[in-house]
Amino acid sequence: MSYPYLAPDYFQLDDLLTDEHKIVRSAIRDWVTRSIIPIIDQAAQNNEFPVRIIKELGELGAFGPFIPQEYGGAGLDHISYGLIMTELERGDSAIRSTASVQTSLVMYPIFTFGTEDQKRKYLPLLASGEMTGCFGLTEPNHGSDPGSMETRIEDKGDYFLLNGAKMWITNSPIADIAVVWAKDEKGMVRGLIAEKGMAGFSAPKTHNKWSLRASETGELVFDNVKIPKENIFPNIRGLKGPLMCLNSARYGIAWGAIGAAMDCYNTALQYSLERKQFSKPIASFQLQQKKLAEMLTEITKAQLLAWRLGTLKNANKASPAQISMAKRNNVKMALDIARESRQILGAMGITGDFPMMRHMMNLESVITYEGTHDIHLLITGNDITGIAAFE
Ligand code: TGC
Ligand code: FAD
Repeated sequence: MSYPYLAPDYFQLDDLLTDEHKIVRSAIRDWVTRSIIPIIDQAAQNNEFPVRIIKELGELGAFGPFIPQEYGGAGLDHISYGLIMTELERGDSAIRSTASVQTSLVMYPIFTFGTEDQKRKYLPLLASGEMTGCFGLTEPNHGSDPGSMETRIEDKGDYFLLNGAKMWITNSPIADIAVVWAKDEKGMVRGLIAEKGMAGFSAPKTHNKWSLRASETGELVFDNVKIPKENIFPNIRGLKGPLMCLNSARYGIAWGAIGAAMDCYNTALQYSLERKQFSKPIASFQLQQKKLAEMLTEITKAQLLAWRLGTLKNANKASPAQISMAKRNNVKMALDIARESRQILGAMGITGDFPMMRHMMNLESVITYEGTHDIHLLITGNDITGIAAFE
């Protein structure tokens, strides 16, 4: 069951939003209430990605909201992008993942590093949801350390020959294109666009996940795939290419995780006011109030962090380390709230009638992907000491 959604705004952050922000947020919130909340538990239980949402997200403008309109985007600011992510993740992290990957990991690199022809060819179709993309950085032997990747391209004159494998790739089984990162003969990381249907390119699905069950995850396998030269990004070399994409996606996750936390808090608050034990609503007991008060405090701090990060991003001043801190803090905050709020519901909290277990399981992926909790801590450590402790 789901309660009416009373999104917490304890420090009146709405006063800082423009009318445009509120219109964008309200459109996504209504769609999530109408199209996601009624189906998402069953989709997750069945381990099925609701494919229809891709077209619907395209129609809503949730793909590439900050990409200029001439390429099919909505030309909005980064606070709008953040608010969209919050609303989508209130529905499920899988829904936000789809929009994150399409926007930050596929459209962003094509827009930032691509040729004019690549932009015109792919961006409008990706924005409308007529085309789906995925992002291949992680490999079976290299997750936190993508700089050691083994996937290779070889210049063959008319084309590049691509060999290697990527793993844990969101949307790979259903994607039409993949933005892939591989090293050239000089060991330099390059980015390219691989298209489904190219000989030697396959994308098997990953099974048996307990997390993000309403999301498609798979591999990317390249066996002597001929990549036309026009599919290479000419304007970027080195690991900073994929890491710049991750900055954008991690920024979105810092906002998105707040949506999952708010859904859990909202459910726990309303349940605790209704549920009686010892002839009183459980909300009247101090121990339950402590949980609720601390949850709201943490949500409020995360909202303030995200909002300030958004203003820095709009001014092109958000540093990668600031983004790491916000992603790390807000995802952990959401995971803790999913666990605490689940306890407020007692046994009912473990059922699919309420969203906590689903959010909790999803957030175990969110705290791992886009850089693990530990890696983001080390990024902060590096930033404040000037010493990289990765190796
Ligand atoms: P390092 O030597 O530090 O840096 C290499 C070059 O990159 C530059 N750089 C960055 N540039 C832009 N943004 C950033 N955040 C950057 N971080 C570093 C750096 O300045 C350097 O540039 P240059 O010009 O000197 O070459 O690199 P390292 O090999 O020591 O690794 C550093 C580390 C560990 C922080 C990094 O590799 C890392 O972030 N690892 C985590 C990997 C990760 O996040 N993978 C995510 C895969 S995609 C995903 O999970 C999608 S989930 C999607 C969904 O469903 O929502
Ligand atoms: P590892 O790197 O093996 O890390 C294992 C543990 O060791 C972690 O706890 C880590 O914090 C710790 N560790 C590693 N290095 C250090 C260190 N130097 N110091 C201290 N501790 C360390 N990737 C993509 O490219 N595209 C996608 O679309 C994508 N989607 C994903 C979807 C899902 C559902 C999941 C679960 C993952 C996805 N990923 C994707 C992969 C994700 O980015 C990686 O799982 C993540 O970067 C961690 O890599 P790993 O799993 O190989 O863990």
